[in-house]
Amino acid sequence: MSVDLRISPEQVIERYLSMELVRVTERAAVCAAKLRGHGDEKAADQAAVDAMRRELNRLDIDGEIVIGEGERDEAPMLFIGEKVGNKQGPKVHIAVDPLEGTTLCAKDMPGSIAVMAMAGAGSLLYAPDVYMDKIACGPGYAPGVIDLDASPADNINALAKAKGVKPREISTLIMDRPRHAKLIEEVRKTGCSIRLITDGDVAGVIFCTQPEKTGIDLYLGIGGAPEGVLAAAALRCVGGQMQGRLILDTEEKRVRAHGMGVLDPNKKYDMSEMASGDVIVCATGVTDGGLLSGVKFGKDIIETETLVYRSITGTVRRIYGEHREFSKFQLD
Ligand code: VTB
Repeated sequence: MSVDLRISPEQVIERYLSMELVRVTERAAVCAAKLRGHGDEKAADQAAVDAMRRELNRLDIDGEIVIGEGERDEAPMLFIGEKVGNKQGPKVHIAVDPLEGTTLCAKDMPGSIAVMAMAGAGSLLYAPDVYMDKIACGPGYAPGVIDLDASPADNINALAKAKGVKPREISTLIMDRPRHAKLIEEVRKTGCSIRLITDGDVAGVIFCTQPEKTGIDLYLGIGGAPEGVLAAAALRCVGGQMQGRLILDTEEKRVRAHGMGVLDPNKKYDMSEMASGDVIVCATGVTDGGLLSGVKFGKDIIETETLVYRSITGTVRRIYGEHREFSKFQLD
């Protein structure tokens, strides 16, 4: 009996392209890292955007950016609706954050990454550049163990029960922002620990997928919506639970979101509504962090570390890169 080993057209997207995406985030990370610690967020972001666009345009894809750089950071664009790739391949939708944690990079603080997700057309939520209320935990729990609409205490108690530990043994991660004062106060009352981060909540959500390594069980709070979709895409690949709700607190935002297809402004999105189908997520470290090592510039080589997630198989690859031809790599 012969086995059909051919790869279906759908599989081509995530199988052949997963290595190609590594180059994209590697280049973005290296170009941003050259400006690490220079106090210039915009320059670092621009360098990452330019490198990412250049690499994306080399790919055999008919791609469209559905989540790009937005006006919140006044960032230079890889704008929503921008077409990328040489049009020689599959139609794909792409979410990018060429430099997630611009401030971390500018200040040379831990945790900035270059990150992107790619999926079949229509698979990623068109999230406007607004805030999103998010909750996430890792794999291994019964569906619905956490809920965005439950109180922090209820979520922590439910997670503790499911994990078989006391609530104070649960570790949470929250962005350190004045808007989270009440949330932090409520979480403190449960006795559990809080890791406060200044930026970088894509990695913050991903931390929940490996609590034994990262020490984080639960992500809570409000961060960027684009970052929410990128994190949901990564979680789709390795399991875990996540919900998000766009914060559309002005008429202008509601109209903008409506124009992007958000018909119910109060909708609670589940992870698989933010990223469905076959997804690849790729992230390269810019500065050293809990998820990835940052770019290292040696005398003759540049070293990078990249994670590639594939939803179809749940494979995660950690790719260490040594890049030679120094000047070519830098100028390319
Ligand atoms: C987060 C975080 C980003 O923006 O989503 C956050 O992941 C949310 O916005 O790294 P505020 O900074 O306004 O709170 C970043 O910190 C920067 O894009």
